Formats: sequence, structure tokens, C-alpha cells
Amino acid sequence: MHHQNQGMDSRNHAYDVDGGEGKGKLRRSNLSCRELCWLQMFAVLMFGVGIAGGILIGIYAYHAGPESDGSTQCPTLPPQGSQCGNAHSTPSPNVNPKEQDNNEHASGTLGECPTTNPVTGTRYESTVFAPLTTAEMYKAAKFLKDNGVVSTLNAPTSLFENFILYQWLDVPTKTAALDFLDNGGPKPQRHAKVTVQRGQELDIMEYRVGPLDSNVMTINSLNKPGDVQFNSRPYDGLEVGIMTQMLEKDMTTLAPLIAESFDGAKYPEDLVFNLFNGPPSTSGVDRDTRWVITYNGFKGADVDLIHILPLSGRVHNPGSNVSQWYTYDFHYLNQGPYRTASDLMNAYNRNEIRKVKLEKGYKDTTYDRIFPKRDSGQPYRENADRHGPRVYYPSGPRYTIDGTHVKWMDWSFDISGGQIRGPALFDIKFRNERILYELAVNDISLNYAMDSHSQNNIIYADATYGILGGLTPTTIMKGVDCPEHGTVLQTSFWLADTQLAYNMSSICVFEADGQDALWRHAGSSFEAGMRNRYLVVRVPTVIGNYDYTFEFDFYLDGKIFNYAKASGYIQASFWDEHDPKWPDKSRDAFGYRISDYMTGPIHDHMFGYKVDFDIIDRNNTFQVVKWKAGPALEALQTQNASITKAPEYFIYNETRYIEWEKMAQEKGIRKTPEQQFWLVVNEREKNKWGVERGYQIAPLQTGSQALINHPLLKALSFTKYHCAVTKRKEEEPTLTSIYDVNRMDNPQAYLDKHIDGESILDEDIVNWVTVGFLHVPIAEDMPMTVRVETGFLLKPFNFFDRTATFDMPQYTDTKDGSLKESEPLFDQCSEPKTHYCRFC
Ligand SMILES: *[C@@H]1O[C@H](CO)[C@@H](O)[C@H](O)[C@H]1NC(C)=O
Ligand SMILES: *[C@@H]1O[C@H](CO)[C@@H](O)[C@H](O)[C@H]1NC(C)=O
Ligand SMILES: *[C@@H]1O[C@H](CO)[C@@H](O)[C@H](O)[C@H]1NC(C)=O
Ligand SMILES: *[C@@H]1O[C@H](CO)[C@@H](O)[C@H](O)[C@H]1NC(C)=O
Ligand SMILES: *[C@@H]1O[C@H](CO)[C@@H](O)[C@H](O)[C@H]1NC(C)=O
Ligand SMILES: [Cu+2]
Repeated sequence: MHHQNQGMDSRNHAYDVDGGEGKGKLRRSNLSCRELCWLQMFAVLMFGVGIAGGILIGIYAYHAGPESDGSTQCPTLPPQGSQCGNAHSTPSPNVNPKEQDNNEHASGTLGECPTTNPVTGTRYESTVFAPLTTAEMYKAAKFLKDNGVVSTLNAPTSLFENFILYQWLDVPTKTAALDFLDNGGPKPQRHAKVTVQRGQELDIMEYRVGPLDSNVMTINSLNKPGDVQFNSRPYDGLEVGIMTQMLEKDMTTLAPLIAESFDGAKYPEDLVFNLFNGPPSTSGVDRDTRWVITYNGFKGADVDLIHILPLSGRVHNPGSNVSQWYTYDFHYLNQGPYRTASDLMNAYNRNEIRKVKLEKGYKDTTYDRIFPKRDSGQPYRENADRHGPRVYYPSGPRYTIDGTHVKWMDWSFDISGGQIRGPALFDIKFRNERILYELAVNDISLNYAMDSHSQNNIIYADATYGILGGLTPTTIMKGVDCPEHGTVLQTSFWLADTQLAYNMSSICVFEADGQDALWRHAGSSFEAGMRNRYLVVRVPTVIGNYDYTFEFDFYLDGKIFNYAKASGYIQASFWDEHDPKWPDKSRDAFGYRISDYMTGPIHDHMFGYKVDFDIIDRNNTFQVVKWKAGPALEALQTQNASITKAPEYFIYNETRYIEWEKMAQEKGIRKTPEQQFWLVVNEREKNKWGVERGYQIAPLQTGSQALINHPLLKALSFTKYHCAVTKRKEEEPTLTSIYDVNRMDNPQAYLDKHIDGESILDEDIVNWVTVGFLHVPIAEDMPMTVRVETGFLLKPFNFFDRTATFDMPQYTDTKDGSLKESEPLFDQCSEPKTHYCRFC
């Protein structure tokens, strides 16, 4: 899309392709019209699911935060320190003995806050888990070309070509990685996992290419030829471009119907196709693409999935021989099927079908309806012309980032991930003890229901399109989803349409001020508390119409909050007001009317995560703590069956009690009305009180899969559970296969297949956590869905001997003055000036 092309932060030279690997230096401004058009077309088509064109690779940390040229001053300066007016604010000298120099700042001419670059190293390849760099991608690509595995390193122009779809880091085996991290073993060499679309052989191949840090590389096939049928591949821009061309003739045939029905609209001036409604295949053997036409409400700056028009059809598009493809199954206002566009046009002309005529002038209102800009007709709210609160670091950042290795307040971890599966964290430790080996986003599934030929039955598994990046390179918006003081990490991805690797600024790391108490207590003559501060790793992505933000928040007490947030705009459906089957004109069986010609189809967003705890060591056990109620005697007998009578001090017959269950075999479970705590414990590691050390997995507010017998429930079986526990295996790296959503009748690698009865007691286990929301679109989803969020909490559960925060400076004050503690002092200073501009 146009606007994404221009959208990269020019400072990162995001579209400057490194010329070092034999490619000419290609600057963004030199992208040919053809390339732009392809990108635009590509992008236009992918929504809902999101196309991810690239691979999130190499993270290059750069400090986009404070720069020290000049200072900004607040218009009104508060008195020294942040504790003015607080009787308990006297700092404890043993926390920070530094004397304050009040005089210097008393006049209000504050200097800029001291700042250091938290990035201590940019050797991103030096950590085992660092995503591929653009240079590594080019190295792998060239090697594949030199060995005849791919037929081109240029933008593919024919489906008969063999070209690279995706590239990402082939993470070393856990055994090799841990041998290096824990035992001083050899550093695992770096490999790329490369997906190749083969239009000659009619399949998809995955290869392991490397070592990339060596001059002698090899190529290993990760699947057998023919294993992944060509027709179960993800959509690509080439295919969509060809289908778009094929449909041009039909649009000419239907021009009178289109003009009369849709307020004088013409194709292509006013209309665009959506050719990305998944899945294109259910068997993997055949391929068939549903299209619908929409107004171009964004004027080419984005895909418009809001102004869906009631004209749709299919393209039969199997294989790579385009001359065998054809268009068919035309529908107008859900009336059809008509085999050809002419059949539909004839029926329309003979008045054999019901017609719709959009109000005159409507077409010209689409931009104002959809474009998310301030409503300039409305006055400001009172005081809205003043800037809101801001947060900055008065003493500089307290975290460091060495390549992809992050450290903050005794936490440490590595950031990884890729274009297809999204962000991943590895080797998460607190106080040098490993808690998790891997914490990774795996997939997002959406399934739509609507009374519409084009919008019904849509199923997306976003990893199939790519979760991070894609057609629309994912860039953080500084000041919106990343504070000015945040550090932006650069990642890179591979775009199949151009066969180029791109850098993108997609990860934001910062320390947040919760501005609330992590804990507090006040007694009659003392008060004490700790202000909540936490480290945030935030990764916004755009997948077509939806924007997802993944966030990992590390707390001082050992908690990790994982959030999946959604914003963006909905994929709508056409509201046929005169449809005789709906008596209520404000809704139908599948959703509400939410605008003039629009309903919002219900759908879900289910986020699947891989959570590989390694509590102290690899072997852990999953335990369910059941919150029960029943007769007191029954409660006692759960621990000692020979007890025959409850003691007299059980005043009430009924009591609450706990029952523990160790899960012995692989299993998928859901949140139940009976309340439970889900734990991962190490049976061999006890805290001071003899209790197994563990962590709790607690889903936040989440929806559940309602379908019972739908064909998607196998390929996307992860949506049936909130937590599934399996034995960890290298052969079961993720909870979906990116091809299975396009071969649902015959899926190959999916969560239910991982759950096959193996013992999980004191074994290396993985928890597959699924959380999500059910989306009933409402008027407030227009024009933007205001952020909704779900997620899960990982919480220490007898992991420590006591609350872990009491090594931190805190606030304590006693009435008699015997004990005063506070956070370290700081010199009042002004917020460092920051520069961040995406379009300049
Ligand atoms: C990506 O950024 C890195 C670090 O700034 C740079 O070395 C590399 O050449 C860039 N790659 C591309 C393709 O622009
Ligand atoms: C493509 O299909 C057409 C029509 O069936 C056939 O004539 C042609 O030989 C095919 N081309 C290739 C390269 O297989
Ligand atoms: C169960 O409780 C009884 C009565 O207090 C006691 O005698 C017995 O030792 C207990 N059994 C076990 C296994 O601890
Ligand atoms: C306590 O509840 C149990 C189970 O409902 C019942 O069998 C028993 O009679 C009750 N005992 C008393 C003292 O009410
Ligand atoms: C973990 O379990 C595996 C398989 O049962 C076993 O071979 C290994 O020794 C165990 N490791 C530890 C640390 O207990
Ligand atoms: Cu939604």
C-alpha cells in the first residue's frame, strides 16, 4: 500500500535495501510504479487476516529516545523533587546519599535529565535467539539461488517461478541452546528457515539454510516434496494481481449494474477488490477464492473493508497455470449463484432479481466515514488544548539492551520472534534463575458468521499471512504506542513480492510508571508502600484491517503480564435493509446494523501462545489447585481417609477446601465454572517452607470457542482450550501449521495432534495458552475499534520464600520518625527532547 511504502521511518532507511549482497542499492523513492502497484494491490487484498510480508529478523537496537540537543522546559515548574507537599517524603540517606543541589534549579531553568543509551551493544547476532538480519536473509537467498533451489531473486512475475515466501530464524534445538547457555557448550550456529513456493513442482518446501555465520553452508529440506500442496499455500501478491486482472472483464460486463446500484461507481476508479477472504482451500488439493468489491474509502491509502458492497463471486484458481483459472459463482445482494457475469447482468436487466440502489452522494462520504481523523466540526473539550501528562526518566533508563538481550531489575531475557509467528521471548530469568525458556505468540484465529455470500464463513489463521509485518511493515508510533523515552528495536522481514529484506522499527522497550501501588499498608503509626514500576516489551503489528499489540510486562515481584490488544477497524458486511427475511431492521441473526449500509459480522479473535516454563530446570509438572466446597468431613478426608468425624470447631457443616491434582497425561483444558488455579511446579525444587516452587498461569477475561463440530476445530484446535499441556518436542514447535487452515479437511500439525496421551509428570512440558475475545461489532467500532484486550498472567506461586520486592527501595514512614525510606532522590530536570518522525 502506498501509505505504508512511505511510512517507514526514514531515519532507519527502512526501504533502503542493502547493496552488499549483490543487489543494487534500491531506495524507497526508486521503487518503480510497478512495485508500488504490486505492494498496493497486495496490501489491499489482505486484511482481516493480515498479510505479513516479511520476516521479523535481526533486531538492531538503536536508541530513539532522548537526545541531548537542547532542552525543553515545562511552563510551570513544580518545587524540587516529586514529593512536594508530602509529609512523609524525607528520603532515607542510606538509599541515596547524594545531596540535592536545589539552588541551581530554583529559578526554573532546569537542565535536561541525564540520559544514557540503554543499548550497550548492537551485536544482535551474538545471542542465540536473535532474529535474522537482512544481511543473513540475503546470504540465505543467494545461496538458494546459487544452488538452483529458487529460480529468481527478483520480484516474481509468474507463478511458475520458485521463489522465497518467508524467512525466519531457525531456532537451535533447546538442548543445544541450553548446553551453550548453561554448560559452556559450543554456541549454536545460526540458520535460516526458508519457505519456498515452487510453481513448477506445485508444492511448498521449507529449508534449513546455514550456518549463516560460516562460509560453508548447506541446505536441508525440512519436508518432503509434495508434502505441502501448492494449493494450501498462503495468498501472495502475484496471485491476487492475476485474479484482479481476470476480474476486470467481468467488471466491464457488470458496469451498468455497478453504476446503478452503487451511486454511479466505476471500476477501478471508485472500487477495489478484496481477494483475501480465507481460506482459499479446505482440502489443500483445490483452490478457490471468494472476492467482494468495496468502495475505496481510504482513497488508496489502505484497504477498505468497511464499505463492502453486495457484489461478490469466486475465482477458481488452483495450481500455477493461470490459463486454467476462471471466474464464476457471481452473487448480487446474496442472489445467485450466476455462473458468469453476463448471466448476472441478464438477470438484473430482466428484473428477475431484487435490486439495491445506494443513496445518491453516498459514495463521496466514504472517506469521511472511514478515515480516522479528528472531527473538525466539533469543539475541543474543556482543557483539551493543553497537553496531557507525560512520563520520563529523571535519572536515565534503568534497563540495558545488549543486542537482543534485555536486563532490568534482576530480570533478563532475549527478544526474538519473526514475521510469521510474531514476537517471542527466550531464556527469561529472574535473579539468575530460569523461569521460562520460551514465551511466544504462535497464532491468531478469526472466524466470521454473517448472512452474506462474501463475508460468511471467513476463517483466518493470521500466522498464515504473517503476524509481524507483512504487506504492511509494522512500525511503532512513538508517542502513541511507545512513549518518547522508549527504546525502539529494529527487526527485519522478507517480502515475497519484491524478494527483498526490509528493516522495520517494530519493538518498543521501556520502563513504565504504573502510578499506583504495587503493594501498600498503613498501620496506626506507620505507612509503607511501593510504587508500581514495570518493564514493558511492546510489539504493535498490523494485519490488514486489524492492529494487534502484544505486550509483555515484567513486574518487580516476579509477575509477567501478557497482553494481546486489538484495535483497527472491522471487516464489515453489507446491510440489506429490504431483505424480506429479517423482520427487525436493526439487526439480523449475526450482528447489528452499525451504519447506513453496514452490519458488523460477529467473529472471534483467539490468540494462541507457547509457554514453555523451565522452573529452575527443564522438568516440570502441571498442577491444578481446585477451589472446592463441601462437608467439613469430606474436606478432611481428602488428606486423611481414616478421619471419621470433623472436630467440633467446624461450626458449619459446609466448608471450603483445596484439592490438588497433578496432571499425569497431556490434556487440553478450559476455564470451568468450578474455580481452579493452574500451576507449573518443579517437584524437585522446594521453597524454604517445603512447598514445590511454581508459577500460576491465570488467563485474564477471555472468550471461549463456541463451535462444537466445525471443520476448523482440528486445524485450529488450540481455540478449544484455554490451556493445553503437552510434552515438549522439537517436532511440535508451534500450535498450528501455517498451511493447515488451507487444508482443514486434512490438517497435518495441530494442537490436538500434540495431545496424544504422553506422560507429563516431571517432564519438559509446554503450556499452550489460548485467550481471546468474542467480537460483536457495535456502533462504537466505527470508524475504529477502540482497544480491546485480553491476555494472561504468569504469577509466582510459592516460587519465592517471601514477597520478592523487599530488596527494592520503597516508601516507609513511621510516626515516631524511627524509620524513613524512600525511592532514590533525583535532581528535578526537564524531559529530554526527543525526535521521532515517521514520515519526515
Ligand atoms: C538494516 O539496518 C541495519 C542496521 O542499521 C543495516 O546494517 C542494514 O544494512 C539494514 N538493512 C537494510 C536491508 O536496509
Ligand atoms: C496451461 O494450461 C493450458 C490449458 O489447459 C495448456 O494448454 C497449457 O499447455 C498449460 N501450460 C503449461 C505450462 O502447463
Ligand atoms: C489420619 O488421622 C488419624 C487420626 O488423627 C491419625 O491417627 C493417622 O495417623 C492419620 N493418618 C495419616 C496417614 O497420617
Ligand atoms: C452435612 O452435609 C452432608 C452432605 O450434604 C450431609 O450428608 C450431612 O448430613 C450434613 N451434616 C449435618 C450435620 O448437617
Ligand atoms: C527430565 O526427564 C527426562 C525424561 O524423563 C529425564 O531423562 C531427565 O533426566 C530429567 N531431568 C531432570 C533434571 O530430572
Ligand atoms: Cu474483531
